[in-house]
Amino acid sequence: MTYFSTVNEIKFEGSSSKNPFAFKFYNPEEIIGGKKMEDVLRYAVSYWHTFTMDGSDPFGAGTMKRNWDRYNGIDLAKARVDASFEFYEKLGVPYFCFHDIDIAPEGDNLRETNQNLDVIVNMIQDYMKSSKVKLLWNTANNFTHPRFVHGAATSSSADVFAYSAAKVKKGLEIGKELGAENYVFWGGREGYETLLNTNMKLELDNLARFYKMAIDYAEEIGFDAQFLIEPKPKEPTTHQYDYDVATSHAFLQNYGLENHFKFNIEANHATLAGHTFEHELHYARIHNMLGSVDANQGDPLLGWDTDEFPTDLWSTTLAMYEILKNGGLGRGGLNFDAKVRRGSFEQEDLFHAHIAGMDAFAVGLKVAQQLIDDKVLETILENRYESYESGIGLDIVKGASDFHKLEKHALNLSTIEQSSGRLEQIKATINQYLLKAFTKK
Ligand code: XUL
Ligand code: CO
Repeated sequence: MTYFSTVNEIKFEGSSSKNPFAFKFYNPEEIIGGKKMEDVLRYAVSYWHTFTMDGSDPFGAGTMKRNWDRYNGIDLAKARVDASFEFYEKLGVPYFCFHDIDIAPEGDNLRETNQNLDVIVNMIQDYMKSSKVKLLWNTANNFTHPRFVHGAATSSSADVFAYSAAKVKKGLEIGKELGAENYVFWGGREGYETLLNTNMKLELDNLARFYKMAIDYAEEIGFDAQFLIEPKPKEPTTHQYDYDVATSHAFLQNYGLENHFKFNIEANHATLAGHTFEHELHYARIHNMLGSVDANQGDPLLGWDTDEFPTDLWSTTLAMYEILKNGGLGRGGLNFDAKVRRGSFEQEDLFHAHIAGMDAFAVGLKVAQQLIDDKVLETILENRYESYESGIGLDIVKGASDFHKLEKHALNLSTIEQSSGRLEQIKATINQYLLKAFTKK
């Protein structure tokens, strides 16, 4: 059975191609900075947005036309697996990601749910035997079902805490079976609406206890995936505990968990937190905590998580700059946690959307590598912080200074030299690199 019969394998045709089913910039084999593009970008398809969700929103029903929707229950889940592998192969992506309930329907109880999962996981495993496609990460959806109304590991109910743990336990087992590179924790409803009914201290302690038990269980079964926390500041709860990278890093440090995790950074979550995407990547990178990326973009005119496919080349360039400075993403990748708009309801739109995202990050990679090769931003930083290279500045950096010394230095200053930050010139230079990358000399 073929689900995408009108689409063939997507190939690279170059920037002048008019074929909507071709890459214009993503050339998997092309060497950038000594590495194949495909090895740096490590793209992944999100199962939920691509094969499970139907385009419904709070004001309207689903709009997506999917030819696997003629099935129901476990048959629908199986049809989605068939469609998904056809999609990965035709698109040429190396990875996919899923939540437990994306791939298999929930049963009437946990036992039944786990049995459904086993059927589908076996089917995925069979596909993976003959396919090069791998699992970037899996995760537990501990937020959709009404039992998670007050959260999961931070629920006021100990039964819900236990249920959530059982789901993550199963997720770790599945991750091991399918050879997942990472395991993700996004704190779906781990947060609160009001302090009037919330014991924040107990909830935070419980979250740390939960993580500790997950670490122990992964170790027990020999599942060596990288654990990732995905910060998000709000939505669905008002105050999400994993607000942003800095907050989540402090949480991990408070509980002595920081060596067991890295971060999965999502562009739209960064902007919801009032940061740029590159801020979150940078903060994680300088603390050696950058693990993986949920590649999407938000709508600057809307205040929620719109999960659009990334097309903003400025943003992909600055993101790829951080990723390259990080030495790549290691076991992580670029997962398109992005959905086609409700109006883009045809199956072919799934290809157009992924091609757009893959091309946008390929451009970002090329431009970022050129910026690095020419030491554009490095030179700017070197010059700007030059005063810490010698004299009193070097003393400060080396820890060879104190308030007495600094006061003496300040009292002897007759003038303070400052230089311009040159922001407009720097932005113009980046524009120049963006345009230059694809202009034939
Ligand atoms: C929600 C979100 C999730 C996580 C995985 O905003 O990004 O899909 O990526 O649970
Ligand atoms: Co995400």
